[in-house]
Amino acid sequence: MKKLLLACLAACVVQANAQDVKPLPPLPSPRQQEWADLEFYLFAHFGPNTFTDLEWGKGTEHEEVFNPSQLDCRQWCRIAKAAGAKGIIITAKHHDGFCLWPSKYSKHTVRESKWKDGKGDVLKELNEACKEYGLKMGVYLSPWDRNHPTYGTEAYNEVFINMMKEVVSRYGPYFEFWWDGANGEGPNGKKQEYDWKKFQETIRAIAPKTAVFSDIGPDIRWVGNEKGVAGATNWSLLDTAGFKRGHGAPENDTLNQGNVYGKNWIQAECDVSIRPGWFYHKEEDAKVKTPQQLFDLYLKSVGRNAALLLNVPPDRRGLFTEYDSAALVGFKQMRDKAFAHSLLADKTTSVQVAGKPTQLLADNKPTYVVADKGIWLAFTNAVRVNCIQLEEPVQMGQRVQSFKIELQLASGEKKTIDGTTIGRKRILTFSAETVKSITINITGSKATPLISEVKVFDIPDGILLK
Ligand code: FUL
Repeated sequence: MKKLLLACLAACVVQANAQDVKPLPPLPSPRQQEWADLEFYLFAHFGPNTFTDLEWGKGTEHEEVFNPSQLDCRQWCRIAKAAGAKGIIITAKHHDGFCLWPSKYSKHTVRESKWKDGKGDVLKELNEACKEYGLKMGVYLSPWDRNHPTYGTEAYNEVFINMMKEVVSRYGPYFEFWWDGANGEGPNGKKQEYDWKKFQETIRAIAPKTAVFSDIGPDIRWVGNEKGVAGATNWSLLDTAGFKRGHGAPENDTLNQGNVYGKNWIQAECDVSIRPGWFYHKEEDAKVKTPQQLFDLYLKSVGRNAALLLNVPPDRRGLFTEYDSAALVGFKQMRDKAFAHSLLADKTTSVQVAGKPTQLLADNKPTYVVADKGIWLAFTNAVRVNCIQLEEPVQMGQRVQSFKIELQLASGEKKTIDGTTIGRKRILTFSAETVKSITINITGSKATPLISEVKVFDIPDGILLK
C-alpha cells in the first residue's frame, strides 16, 4: 500500500511539474541516442604494424608481412562480451593503406598477402563473429593513405568513397564509422584535399543509421586527447561553424568540454588504448592497464557524459593476449561489484523532490523529475557512501550547468561536493563517508532542470584508485 502511494505521488510530481517543460534544443538524434546507450565498446588496431612493430606504417611494407598464425575474431568477441563491451571497431585501413578486406580499389590488401593464401578477409570474419556474440560492429577507415597511388590527387576522393561503399555494403550495418583526422603525405609526397562534404553525403546516403565520428562529428566528436579522459565539465554541444577536421578543428580543450551554448548535439567519445601504443608490441605486454586503472577511465569517460572506446590490439597470432583479457575481465568484475546495488533501492530510504516523496525512476528513461527545488535522500540507518550517480533526460536537452551535493554525516558534520555538468551520466566518487542524508541542489541550469536518475553506491575497497 505504502509502495503504491509512493508510486502515485511520484507520478503526480512528474506530471504536475513536467507538463510545461519543453525540450531545449539542440537534441540528440535517434541515431545518436542509440549509439550513446552503448557506453563502452572496443577498438581493435590490427594490420601490418602488428608485425613490423610500428605505430604508423610507411605504406611501403610488403603485403607478406601480414600473416596472423591463428586469427580468431570469435576469441575477440568472446572476450569483448565477457568485458561487457557492446561492440568492436576495427581498423579496416590504417594510415599505411593496407586493407583488411580484399578491396577492389586497392592492390595493398589481405588478398595480396600470404595469409590464408590470399583468401582471408578479416572484416568478414569479424562481422560473422559479432553476429554470433550479439555485438555491434564499427569501422575505422583512415582517409590518410601512405600507399595508394592516387593519394594526393582528386581521384583518391573517389577511391575513399568507393571503399566506404564497399565496406558498408559487404559487412555493414555499423553502429559507428570512424574518420581519422590525420592527414600526412602520400607515396608521391603530396597531401590530400579531402572532400569531406562528399564523404559525409555518401555515408548518410548509404548508412543513415550509423553514427559518424570525427574530431567534430557530425554525430560523435573526439574528446581532445588519447588518454580516455573527458572534461569534468562536458557539454554534448559543439559549435562547428568555421572549423575543419584535422588541423582546423577546435582547440583540444574545447573538444574536451564542449560548448555550453553549442549549436550542434555532438557528444564526446574517449578513445584510449589498454596499452601505451595503439598496435600490438610485445614489449608492452607488461604495460597493460590494470582493472583499477580501467575502472578509473570508465569514471572519467562514461561517468563524465562521454563514451569509452577502449583499444585492445590483437597480437601477431591474431588473438587478444592473456594479459589484455585478464585486465578486461577484472575491469568487468569491478563494475559489477561497484554498481550492483544502489542504496536508494533499500526500503529504509526515503526520497523527496521539492518536499514531496517520490521514487527516483529507475530504468524508466522517458520519466524525470523537475529538480529546481532540490532532491533530498534520507536513510533510516546511516550508510557508507562513496559514489553518487546523476542523470539528465538528454532527450529534453542538456540543461544543468552546476550543482551542489551536501552530505549530512552521522558524525553531525557536513560535506559538500560541487559539480558542473551532468548530461547522460555523471558519476561522482569521493572518500567514503557514513551518511544520514543527502541533498542535491541544482545551482545553475540553462532551463528548468530535469533529473531522470539518482543512484547512491558504496563501492567496495580496492576498486577506486587512491
Ligand atoms: C590517430 C592515429 O594516428 C593513431 O594511429 C590511432 O589510430 C588513433 C586512434 O588515431 O589519429
